[in-house]
Amino acid sequence: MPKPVLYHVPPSFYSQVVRLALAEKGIDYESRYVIPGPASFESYAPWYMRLNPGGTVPTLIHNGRVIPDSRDILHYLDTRFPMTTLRGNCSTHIEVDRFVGRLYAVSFRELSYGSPRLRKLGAFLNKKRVQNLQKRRAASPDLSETYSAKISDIEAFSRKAQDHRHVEQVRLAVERQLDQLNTGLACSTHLVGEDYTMADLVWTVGIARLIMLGSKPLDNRTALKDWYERMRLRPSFTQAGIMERFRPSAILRVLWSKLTSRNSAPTQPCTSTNTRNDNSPAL
Ligand SMILES: N[C@@H](CCC(=O)N[C@@H](CS)C(=O)NCC(=O)O)C(=O)O
Repeated sequence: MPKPVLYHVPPSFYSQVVRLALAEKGIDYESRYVIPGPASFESYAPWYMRLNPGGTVPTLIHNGRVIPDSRDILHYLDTRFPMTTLRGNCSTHIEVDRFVGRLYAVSFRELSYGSPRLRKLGAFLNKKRVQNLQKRRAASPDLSETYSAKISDIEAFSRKAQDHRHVEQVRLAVERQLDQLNTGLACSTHLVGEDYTMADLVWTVGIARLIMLGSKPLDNRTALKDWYERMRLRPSFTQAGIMERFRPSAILRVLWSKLTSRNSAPTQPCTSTNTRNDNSPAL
């Protein structure tokens, strides 16, 4: 089987989710960096928007199929590389998906850009994002609708991140989720039953991000703290580059790779895929 190609960057939250799945499943992949922010806003380049109309990382390409969403990628990897399962047995699938859904219901971008530390910078960056998208829309009329949709997405997100009351509600909802995780872990070694699943995987990245944002998700939550310590000790945590604090070296690595390579664009045409609703035959 050919190696999957992953477009990502080290600090990106959803890229970390996918890298952790790749590491847990022992899947070898080709790594390509695409910068989703200043100064290049490379993920808004037309070639990339054709792969991933949301202009976001990560995107996975495998056997000519394009999967432009981390949750779809998780399911794709678990189905197409079944050597170790990340959803347990069929009796746990629904429960695992429920925990994964709870993580994906949290808007980490609103929490990040709405945090007191980042609010001003976030608003500035989003302004730059919209300007960049407008320029690109003017230069690529065939992608006009795709760029317009992305502009609306960024404008709506930016408004929410500037709304203190909204961000506080998101934060409180996360606190409630953490309390529930802590309660469940008091009588179980993993979030769903006694085996490691996708639920543990996505929430590991979630907790790491909350730590990075300066909140204290593990304080007064003993069971959650013990569980997280165990997750951190798994080799995949380091292999996948899960970050609990911002690491300038990770950015330098990306910039260096950009300076020393010419292009990240794929060399073959691909078709877009939504694997969660995809009943097409195996690759
Ligand atoms: N639903 C997408 C969200 C991906 C996402 O928001 N990625 C961020 C980085 S963690 C990004 O690329 N943001 C740039 C932008 O939205 O312009 C997924 O799960 O893959």
